Amino acid sequence: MAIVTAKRLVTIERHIAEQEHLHPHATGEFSRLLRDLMLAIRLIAREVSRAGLNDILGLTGTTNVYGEAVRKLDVYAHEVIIRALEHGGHVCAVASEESEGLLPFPAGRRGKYLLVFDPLDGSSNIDVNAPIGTIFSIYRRRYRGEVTPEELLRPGSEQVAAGYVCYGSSITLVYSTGKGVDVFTYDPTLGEFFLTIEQLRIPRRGKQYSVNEGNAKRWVPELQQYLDYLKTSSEDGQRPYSLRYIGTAVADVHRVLHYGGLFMYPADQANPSGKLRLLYEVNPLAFLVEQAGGRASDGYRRILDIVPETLHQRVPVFLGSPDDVAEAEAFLQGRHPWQQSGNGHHLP
Ligand code: AHM
Ligand code: MG
Repeated sequence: MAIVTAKRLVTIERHIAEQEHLHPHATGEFSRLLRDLMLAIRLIAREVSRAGLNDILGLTGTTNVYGEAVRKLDVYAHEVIIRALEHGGHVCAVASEESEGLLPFPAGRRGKYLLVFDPLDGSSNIDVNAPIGTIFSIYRRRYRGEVTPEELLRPGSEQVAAGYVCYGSSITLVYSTGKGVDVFTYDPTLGEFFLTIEQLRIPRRGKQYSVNEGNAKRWVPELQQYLDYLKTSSEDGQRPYSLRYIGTAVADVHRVLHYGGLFMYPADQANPSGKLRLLYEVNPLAFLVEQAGGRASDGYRRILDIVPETLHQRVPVFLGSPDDVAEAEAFLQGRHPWQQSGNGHHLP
């Protein structure tokens, strides 16, 4: 079983402080940044849990940089994260999926970290009380002086920490500083996140796949063959796989981290780079999946090695159990034995 429940009673604040003690040269700046971020998360969690109240549902009437309608809760989450961090002096600038460029903090309040975030992932699920999330990623500054967007055009392997919060039937925070993945669960009566799973490990292989299969006719034939393979019974009982898809990347990846299998948002004819954004969504999720012993790929390359060209670029993604993702890559590259034995010949 991959899930080992934590035995100690530890809050997120204490866990962060304990981890900092392991670094002899730590200044405490990173811990304070995380503490500020946790305050923003608590505020967002409060609003998410009251989403049906306060007349907060509905559109603001504006669109984000992708031309998509923005919901009020997205705007609130975006703003509250910035407000919680801009006076701390630990972060130099932030980049949010909800804004066009880099947002530098005022001179005099600039620290040595850069924060990248998707304030509310899966926002189309808000109105129906399905899980949504907040994704974040932290980089250390490379230079002193003026901060430019180019400073964030670096591979995801340079993240010093990444995490997400999944607002579901309970609220969980999944987080890594590059030493494994820990899971915290929120107690709303105390306003505290408690460590619930220490060093989460993803199973080597799962039995579930997660993808928007409505797009299947627009995929390359190799990917259609892979899905055909997953649905074909095998003698050892490993296949067919079950399909699970929520439509919130955070929630779909959260399930994959626990149960194994894989999550995909592939390229298709209409979206040659897929849908998800490399910096705001895919890199932090890929970092966590790798830290839990999984694999994250665009079908051909390791996600965390990709050097971004723009802040908002999209990337196809396959992430999850290492054996499942490796098998998806083999299909995409046309080298899986099942394809070569003539199966899937009926596909285009
Ligand atoms: P969002 O950040 O604007 O909410 O969009 C990203 C979401 C992901 O969470 C999810 O994986 C994907 O969009 C679902 O897309 P689709 O509806 O095409 O399946
Ligand atoms: Mg998103």
